[in-house]
Amino acid sequence: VDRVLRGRIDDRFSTVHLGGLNLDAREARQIRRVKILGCGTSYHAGMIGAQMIEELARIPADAEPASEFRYRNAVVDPDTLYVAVSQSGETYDVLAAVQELKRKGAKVFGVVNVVGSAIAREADAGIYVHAGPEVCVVSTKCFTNMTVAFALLALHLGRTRDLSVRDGKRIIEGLRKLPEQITEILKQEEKIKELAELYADARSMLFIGRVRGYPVAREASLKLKEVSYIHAEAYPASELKHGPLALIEPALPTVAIVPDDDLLEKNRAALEEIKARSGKILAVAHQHQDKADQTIVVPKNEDELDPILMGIPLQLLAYHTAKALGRDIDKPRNLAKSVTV
Ligand code: F1P
Repeated sequence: VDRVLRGRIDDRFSTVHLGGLNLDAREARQIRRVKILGCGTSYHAGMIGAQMIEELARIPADAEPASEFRYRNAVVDPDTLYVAVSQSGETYDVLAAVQELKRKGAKVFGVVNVVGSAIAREADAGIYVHAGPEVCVVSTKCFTNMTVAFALLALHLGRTRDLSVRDGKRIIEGLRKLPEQITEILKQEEKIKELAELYADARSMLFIGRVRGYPVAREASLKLKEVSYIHAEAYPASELKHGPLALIEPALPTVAIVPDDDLLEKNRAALEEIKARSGKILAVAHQHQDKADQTIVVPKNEDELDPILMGIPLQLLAYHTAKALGRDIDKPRNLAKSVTV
């Protein structure tokens, strides 16, 4: 995270630098939409990025799995900024989506980790996230850095739109706090290990989050699936009442993302619904949650930046669950470092 931030923001909100973005204020003002494409973890980072861009720059934005986009003969729009996200820079579905976009005349930006990779070469411009080599197959620290890069992109775009200088400064201050707050979270590893051992015999787990918490829930469930092989399903907390509540019982634990933001009461109501059906709850929250059986408390940042932090204890939860089950965490079955077909 330090590396993404270093040299890229300064105290005056007017200067947010993004390595290779090459997007001047006039071009940035012309953007009418942002479409983010990635696979797996990178898609989830893109979902968080899309929300940041909507919140901070007020530009309509969404994320879609590149693996879907490439097959659906999408309408390509000249006023849309297309952003391809990839840790390895080699994932074939993302590369194919980029090539398809370029065939149709679009300009594509990359948010990539590996310098000089195929997607970085194919993109017209972009941001390297400087996460260093991912030694394991699953993407972890890169997810954090991608979301930080998206926060910077959102600030950059916001600067040409509705974002006030005050809000800009607020976000920059929040970004500066991240390294220290991440260190705080990592200090809880022993407690998270115990929780992982407690839940390791679950056959299935439900992950819920609302709005900013939903991509976090998705990413946490993906991490658990990838390395522990426990079935995990992520659901928007608001959709629980539209069907999945039927599944709640003591044998299906729920991991709930409960940030201290304007949706806190709504999220607490969801915990009550689960408790009323005797479901077990592990909350990731900014303060202890009465309705939960356990809470992992994470430091509060600015609302828009909370998703960057809330997934980290759940990466650790997945790691220790996999360890408790004796899985090969660095080389999980059926997963390649870069998916090339
Ligand atoms: C995308 C991805 C990863 C996942 C695994 C397989 O990779 O789905 O998110 O953890 O490594 O590939 P990338 O395009 O970000 O390199």
